[in-house]
Amino acid sequence: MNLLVGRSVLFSKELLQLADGITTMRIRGAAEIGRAAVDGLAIYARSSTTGDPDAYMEGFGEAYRLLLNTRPTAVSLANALMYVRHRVSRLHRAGQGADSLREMTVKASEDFNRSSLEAVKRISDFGAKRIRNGDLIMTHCNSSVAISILTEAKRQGKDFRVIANETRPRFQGRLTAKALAAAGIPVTLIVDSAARYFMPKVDKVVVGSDVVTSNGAVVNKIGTAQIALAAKEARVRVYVGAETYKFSPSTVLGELVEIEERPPEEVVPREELGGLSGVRIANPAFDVTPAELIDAIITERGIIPPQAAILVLMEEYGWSIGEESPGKTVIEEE
Ligand code: RUB
Repeated sequence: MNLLVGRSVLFSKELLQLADGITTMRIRGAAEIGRAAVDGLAIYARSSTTGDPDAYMEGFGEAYRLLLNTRPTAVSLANALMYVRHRVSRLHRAGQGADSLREMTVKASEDFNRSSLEAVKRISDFGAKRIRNGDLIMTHCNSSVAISILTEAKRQGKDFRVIANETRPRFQGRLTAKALAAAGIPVTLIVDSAARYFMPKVDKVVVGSDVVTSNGAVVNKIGTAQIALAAKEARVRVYVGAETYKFSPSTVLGELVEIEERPPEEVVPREELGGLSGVRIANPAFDVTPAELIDAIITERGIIPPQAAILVLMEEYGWSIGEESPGKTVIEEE
């Protein structure tokens, strides 16, 4: 069944359900939303029947915006969508027909997802080497990359324990604790405010990332910066697992990463908000951990100091950001 959205374009129910899944955080975590977003473009391609390439591109643009607005501040989502759009737009400009554009949309989406999963696998191989028998490792939120590093270390027979911070207000730490326990890793769930209390006993902090900026700062779930600060104080190493598509090229151009502000009802249930009249509730979803609080970023290209983030961006996009370079994602004007 196709549904009418906006002025002109019919979207399938499947695409709208996927978009809703990201908005409502049924689908969440930077890696998963990036992969889901390009799946959304492939769903659009498969449901489109037009023979007119311009009409195809109009619908593509609407699907793109629908998906981009599901979590508008998520860099992985925007970068994933741009990866596909760049390849499809190039064919459109070269005068290709609607069938070729459809095929390229599906192919680029599959390519992105394959390389994203391969990146996680390589990061896990690199990261697992840093985990030693007897380690106590702290993690925060629910990062598929951090979990993958830990489960790979476990698969290699390493014997270690994990402290998972519960991650108020949405308690993604419970998901992490469940996943680690299911993998046979001894795990203790703590409240976020107990992180510093436990830090002197911790050997390493391993977290994921939503965005890496050109100066090596890491944007991740709110609370990460506080944990990194406590780790620094206790001389505990902080490792961040991040695929290179989470590095933000627009930060080279001076753009700041916008932090998602989420509803107050996530902090205080709606029915209790009345009892707090006159109180403003702030609910930022992410915070920024500066490079000096991070020991290393584990990417699929290797383990790098955070200060090398600019080199990753230069290699990925070239110096001439804003211009096309073959085979690479480019930053295009919206
Ligand atoms: C999830 C979160 C994760 C990163 C990395 O936040 O902050 O640590 O997205 O995850 P939310 P991954 O629950 O608000 O999406 O390693 O899976 O990309």
